[in-house]
Amino acid sequence: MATAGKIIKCKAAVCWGPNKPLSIEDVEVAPPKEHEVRIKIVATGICRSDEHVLSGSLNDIKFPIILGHEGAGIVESVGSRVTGIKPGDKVIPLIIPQCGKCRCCVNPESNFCYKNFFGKFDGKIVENTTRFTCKGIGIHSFLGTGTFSEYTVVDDIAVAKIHDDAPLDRVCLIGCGFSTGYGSALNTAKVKHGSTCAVFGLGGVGLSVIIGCKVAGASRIIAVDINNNKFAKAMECGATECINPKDYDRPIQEVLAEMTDDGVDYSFEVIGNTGVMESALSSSHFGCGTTIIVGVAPSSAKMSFDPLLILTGRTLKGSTFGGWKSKDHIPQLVCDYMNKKFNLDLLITHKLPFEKINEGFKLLCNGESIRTVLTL
Ligand code: PAD
Ligand code: ZN
Ligand code: ZN
Repeated sequence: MATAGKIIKCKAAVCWGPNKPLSIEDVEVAPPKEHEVRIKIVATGICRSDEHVLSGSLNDIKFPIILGHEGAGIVESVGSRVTGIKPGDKVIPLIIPQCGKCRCCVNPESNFCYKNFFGKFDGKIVENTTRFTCKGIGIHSFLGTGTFSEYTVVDDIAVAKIHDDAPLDRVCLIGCGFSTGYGSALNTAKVKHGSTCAVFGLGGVGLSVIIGCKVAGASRIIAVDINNNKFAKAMECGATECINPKDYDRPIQEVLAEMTDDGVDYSFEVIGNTGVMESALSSSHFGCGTTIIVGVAPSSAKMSFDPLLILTGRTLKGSTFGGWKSKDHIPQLVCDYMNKKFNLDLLITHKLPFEKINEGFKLLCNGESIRTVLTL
């Protein structure tokens, strides 16, 4: 391509600091170095985790930063020593890389990688520098993906080539929200046929947990949210019943215990609220229940619970990116979507041009949207 090897000037939504609207700026995107890939982003979803940065609930975020980690695009150029990916390929940037060599990558039970960006949040890619510049200032890249930009640069271990016919304005959700929820049911909980499940939080990720529980053959999927407007969509995704904790004057775990003969087999917290995490744990069956934490709690939050809850047979686990080994599994998930194994279109409630990104965040914060997909 004519732009290969050159700096690209393009538009990006820069987050100059917490609690400020994103600002669409002209940025410069450096060419990819060794083992890096520059991507033209075509579509990107807005995930609650981006909003956690905007609202200042995560520590150690380096500003200014370009958020966005649920994107899909087309490779513009590749740096030296990149194999298996070429200009023109459709790709999804990965929030967890897969180097293939580290202790996590070689363990089939883990989907982490020592080169991961989670919990590090320094906004740098592997070479420890940034590729974005605005007004002469280096701009960080959230989770190493920075998809709220017309062009971004990612590490070659943090990008998956997907099917040539994949619709980018939908499979972008496979970059985070959909895969996270769906995989936490299938890979982390390993939901069994005929089991009972409770899903706390019915945003894009929680609804994807429901889709996963349904694919796994759960017989009851109880959807829990404080916003009744989320219930119709939850039923469409596969919930068998919906409850609102505000409708009861006793703890929701007691309500669930009554509904399910002493507790569900699997419960999922998909909000990021430590109080709800405790409720989810208490909602699972004392002898054999499993609780999965998917929601990202504010950095300072602590969870507290009676260890007897675990001692008596419950299991508590967490799930990042649904347990998928990113580079290996994402191309297959895209094919599964194209073969209609699941319908992630249900999650997309709004489509907006990139310039309206702040409106997209408002829709998320008001509880009006599930996923807004921005097209660039
Ligand atoms: P969202 O904000 O669209 O959905 C959250 C839902 O929770 C909304 O429907 C709320 O009404 C509901 N809710 C809020 N408070 C309560 C409460 N006290 N009781 C019941 N329901 C409540 O978010 P999302 O679906 O995009 O993301 C959900 C969480 O998952 C969020 O914390 C995000 O950061 C995290 C996440 N984790 C990963 C991962 O890999 N673990 C990936 C992506 C997102
Ligand atoms: Zn996300
Ligand atoms: Zn690794």
